[in-house]
Amino acid sequence: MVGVVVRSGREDVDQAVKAAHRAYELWRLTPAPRRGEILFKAAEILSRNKESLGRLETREMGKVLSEGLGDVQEAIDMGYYMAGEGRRLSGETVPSELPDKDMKSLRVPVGVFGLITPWNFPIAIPSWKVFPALICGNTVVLKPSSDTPVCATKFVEILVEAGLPKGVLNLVHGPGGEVGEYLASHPGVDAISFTGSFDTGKRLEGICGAIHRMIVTEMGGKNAIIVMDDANLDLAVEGAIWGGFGTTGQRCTAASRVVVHRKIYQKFIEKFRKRASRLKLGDGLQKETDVGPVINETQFNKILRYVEVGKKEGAKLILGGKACQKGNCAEGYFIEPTIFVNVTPEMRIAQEEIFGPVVSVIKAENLGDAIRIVNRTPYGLSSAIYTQDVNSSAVAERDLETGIVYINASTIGAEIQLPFGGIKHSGYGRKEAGGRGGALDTYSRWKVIYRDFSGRLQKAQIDK
Ligand code: UN1
Repeated sequence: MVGVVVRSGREDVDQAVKAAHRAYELWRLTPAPRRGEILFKAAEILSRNKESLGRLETREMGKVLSEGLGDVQEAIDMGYYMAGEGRRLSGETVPSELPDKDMKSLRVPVGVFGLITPWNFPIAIPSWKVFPALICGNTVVLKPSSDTPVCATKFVEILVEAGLPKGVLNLVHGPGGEVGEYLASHPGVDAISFTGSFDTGKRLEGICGAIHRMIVTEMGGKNAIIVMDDANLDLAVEGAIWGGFGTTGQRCTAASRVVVHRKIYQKFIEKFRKRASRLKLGDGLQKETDVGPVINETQFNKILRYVEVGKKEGAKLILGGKACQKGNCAEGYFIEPTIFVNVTPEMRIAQEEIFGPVVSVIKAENLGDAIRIVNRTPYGLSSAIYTQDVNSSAVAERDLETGIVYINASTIGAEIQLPFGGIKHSGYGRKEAGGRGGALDTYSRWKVIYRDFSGRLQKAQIDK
């Protein structure tokens, strides 16, 4: 057993929101550098506990230990980064058109933020939201996925240990349909930030839209890697393996499609299949394991249903496609790395997010054709191109309709110091993580101040 948490009810959400309100005045007026010191301490505690938190992630969520440690590292980085923002949080001062008048923009908190987070990055994603929300002066009610409540609880405990005042960060547990939706519609909440599936995000957008509540959503992806005929093929295969089967394909950035130039299509498929067939499934705590289980029975069944859909649609299954029964695997929700070839762009397996270890390989005539195929899905989160040609990479960079584009690297592994997020069904609203236009723009509002110290009525150009 990994741990036990309470199952929160509506009264718990009420209390959490109330506590967040009570703490808001104190926290809003705490100088941002001081808020940053607490975040810095939290990053230090996370760092000290990295090993045990990484192991906890593997035990609770299933990802292999190296990835669990990476997940914690992302939270550590985010903590230090946002702690530093406490000494910046900069706005602008610009000259007024009138004498004896000045003007500036300030970042101010939004209020009480409801944060709803998924299970696939059980510490990193809460950290992407909690740290920037807190540094900007918001108070928070966090509702983590009910599949990974223990990781989130540890994360919150660390922030409390770092010195966060009571009520600033509140935690509720429970299923999204009950607790998450109640939180999103709660009258005491000012804004919602959500990461998860498109269906849930869309439902929450509907709830928030109807009551004029700001919501930021990060949802699914149907990300693709383009492999051009001049690509370094071994590198492209490694990228497709890492993007397709890393985290057992359970990333919103996962490379679930590989679009390959016809000239190297066969060669790529052979190498990709051979490499994927060597991946070792099993317990993520064991060093030799490459791929862990999928999160739960519902996902397990959904992924296997998609395999059937792919077969019926006429795609050719060349690897996997079934539950792994070998050794200890029979005891868990393990699915073999699965590759479909001869996939056409409109097939459901090439359009819908599967969120498992299933990759569709699609043939393209040329660069233009490949880009059109990549763009022709409802999603727009991440994409990649493998090519040695600087011109092809420039065209891909310009024309791929995704929030993130990788050149000669896989679709996963975004760093926290630039904005993270997608377009179309991948996200509606502003961005996460760092950089200009990233998390600070999500978790703060601009307030603009004009000050006239002339002592007389002055009118701006437009009013004269
Ligand atoms: C997600 O899967 O929801 O870029 C986020 C990446 C990670 C984040 C993924 N840093 O793959």
